This record gives sequence, C-alpha cells and structure tokens, in this order.
Amino acid sequence: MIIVHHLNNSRSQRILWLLEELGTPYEIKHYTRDATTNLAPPELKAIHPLGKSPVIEDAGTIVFESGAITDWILRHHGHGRLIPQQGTAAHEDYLMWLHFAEGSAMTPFLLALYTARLGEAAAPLAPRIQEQIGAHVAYFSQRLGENDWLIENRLTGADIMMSFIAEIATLQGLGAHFPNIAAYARRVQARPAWRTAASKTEPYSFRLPD
Ligand SMILES: N[C@@H](CCC(=O)N[C@@H](CS)C(=O)NCC(=O)O)C(=O)O
Repeated sequence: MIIVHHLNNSRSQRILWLLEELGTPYEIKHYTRDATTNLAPPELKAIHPLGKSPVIEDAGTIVFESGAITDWILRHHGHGRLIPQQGTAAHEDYLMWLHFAEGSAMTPFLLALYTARLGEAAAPLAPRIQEQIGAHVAYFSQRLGENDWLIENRLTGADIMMSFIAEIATLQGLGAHFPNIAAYARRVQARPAWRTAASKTEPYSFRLPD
C-alpha cells in the first residue's frame, strides 16, 4: 500500500486529495510542524534527506516532489484516469501545467513568505515580488477562463498541482481580481474526495471559509 509522509498544513494535502479521487488505498504517516519555527520535524529526514513533504513510498520506492508524485500515482495507479493520453497535445499541456505549479508559480509566493521576515528591509523587493505573484496568477486565470478545469475542461493531475496555487491566491485576497481562480479553489474544496482527505488531516489552514 502507498504510504504518504504527510506534514500538516502543507502541499502534501493535494496528494491525499488525488489518492481519494482515484480510490487508491493509502496510509498516512503524520508529521507536525514545529510550533515555533513552522518547520518539519527531523524524523522526515529519515525518509528523504531534505526532510520535506510530500514524500511517498510505493512498493519500496521513495518518490519525492509533488509534481513527480502526482504523475507517478497517475501512471502507476490511475488506470488512465485524470491524465490525458500520451502523445496528445492535451498530454503536453498537462505536463506544462503540472510543472508550472512548483517550477514557477510557487516561487513568488515563497519569496513573499520569506522576505516578510525581513520587515522594512524587504521593502525594495516587495513591488517586484507582488508584480510576479500577480503575473503568475493572471496567467493561470487567463488560461482557465470560464472552464471548470485546466486541461480539456476535465479534472487532471494538473489541477491537483495547481489547486494549492488557487488556495493561497484566494486566501491572500487575489480572488477579488481573479474571481475564476477563487471559484476554482472553491470547486476543488467542494469535491467529496477533497473533503474526505481534509477530514483525515483536519485542521487544514488553507481551507477556505464556507
Ligand atoms: N517543491 C516541493 C516542496 C516541498 C516543500 O517545501 N514542502 C514544505 C511544506 S509545503 C515542507 O515540507 N516544509 C517543511 C520544512 O521545510 O521544514 C514539492 O512540491 O514537493
């Protein structure tokens, strides 16, 4: 059975959601952030040297990096679900959006998180960081348009990955400028599979208020 090494209030939540969507059996090993530093506990380093979550174990293989984990789970357990057929333009699109989430869209959000610790010293960086958050979310919003989901307007692994961007963008108030992203985040969190995953890990600090 798949083991998910899950850190509370983390990007690992979307992996649990994916497994619930597929109905794939899995076990959660829970790790709790340090109350002062908010970092993962050292035990996670015994699973993978970086000590970050998500990490999964599947039949003896350790898989890290949530985009790779999403793709792994879909290829090995999806039976063709939530992934466009290989060789199609939709599959290429799926790969681009799968990687865009962590490869690009997260970066300005993380920069904002870290530079916030600098107080006034962060002021020269703030305009560029905010402009980049806006640019990435605007691109996401433009691509989504009036659709429910990113690729072929059906749920895929690309949405599993982009769901976290939609959640943080909405919680940071960007939904006012990009209402389709706020609606997308709510669409994600209204899914029965998402709610089942959330019920196993509550509270989740990126849950949108009802
Ligand atoms: N790009 C990685 C990011 C992994 C990551 O940084 N996870 C955070 C939680 S969202 C973490 O484990 N932080 C704890 C720490 O750095 O101590 C992925 O998507 O898997």
